[in-house]
Amino acid sequence: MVVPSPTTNGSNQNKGLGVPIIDLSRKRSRVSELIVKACEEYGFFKVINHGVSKEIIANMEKEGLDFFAKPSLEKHKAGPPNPLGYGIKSIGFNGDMGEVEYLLLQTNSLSISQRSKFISEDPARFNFLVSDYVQAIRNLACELLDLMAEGLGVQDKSVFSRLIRDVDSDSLIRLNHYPSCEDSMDWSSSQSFHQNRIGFGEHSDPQMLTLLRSNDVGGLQVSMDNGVWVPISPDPTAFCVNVGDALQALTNGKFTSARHRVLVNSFKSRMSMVYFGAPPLQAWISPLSELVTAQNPCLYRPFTWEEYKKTTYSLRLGDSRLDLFKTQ
Ligand code: GA4
Repeated sequence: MVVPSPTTNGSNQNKGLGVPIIDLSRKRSRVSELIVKACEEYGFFKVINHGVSKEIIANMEKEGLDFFAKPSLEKHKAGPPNPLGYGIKSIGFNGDMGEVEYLLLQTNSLSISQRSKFISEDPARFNFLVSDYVQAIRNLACELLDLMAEGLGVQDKSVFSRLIRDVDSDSLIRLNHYPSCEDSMDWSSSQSFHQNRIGFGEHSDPQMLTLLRSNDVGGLQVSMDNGVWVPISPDPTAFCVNVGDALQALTNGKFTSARHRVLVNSFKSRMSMVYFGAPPLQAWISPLSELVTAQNPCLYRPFTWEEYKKTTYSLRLGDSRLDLFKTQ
């Protein structure tokens, strides 16, 4: 599918618009205020000075690049994605497609180690580096969730982070590789070189919180509530953070889960490493009582993460699945 370029659609509506960049080394109370504002207005922000070591990121990135550089036959040994493992072009189970290949892994060590022999020549090293990355990124995600709870003024400051710290948390790691235009020729794409092709179509993430780190190649865009797509400039030193559906439900709609997509329009290939922070399957998701008032009545009925996940996989990528859980 080809979409008009966000910068050449004849409108200058999106000029000057940018998503918040939050410096985590600033005063804690100010940071939590800025994060809450960003989650309410955009459901999306970038963090800098986040404390995840460059080495941990670089090691994880190298594992991903080495894997995607393998011959196709080798990569397919780590698939098909049902729903975890290696996949190419096909996303989910209901016909969604994109110009992307990916590796989807569950974040617990047992699950990583069962897969790693199909992914790397040195499975023990792969296990070690992925676990290191997962640990660092989970800590950052928990820190951000604690800052959100503080900024919202809820009493139990770890009410959100506890769900993804749980040993049974259903969190995922996803490596996405979007080929450059040149590579796409090998992928037998008949579309013209300079058109904007969909790498990953418009959607919101079902989980609580997503943390994405990419190389220096752009393509990620976030939808504003007026329908304008804002391109996110790539910054390999930052993490992009977005609110997922489960956090929208927990905050009774105060936070918005951000709709986003990725376009492939570059001569360089893009690789992103994405962490999706999710609760355990049996955990209940229901709006925090402190965020339910006479003015803001309860928007969503309680559901388990398992129930939500099942619904997610039964629908298309772009569907607004949280609407099915509304109280009215
Ligand atoms: C979007 C967020 C994560 O990448 C993901 C995706 C999952 C998949 O690629 O298998 C889904 C998609 C995501 C939402 C709707 C369903 C499920 C593809 C799809 C069509 C791993 C996730 O958890 O949900």
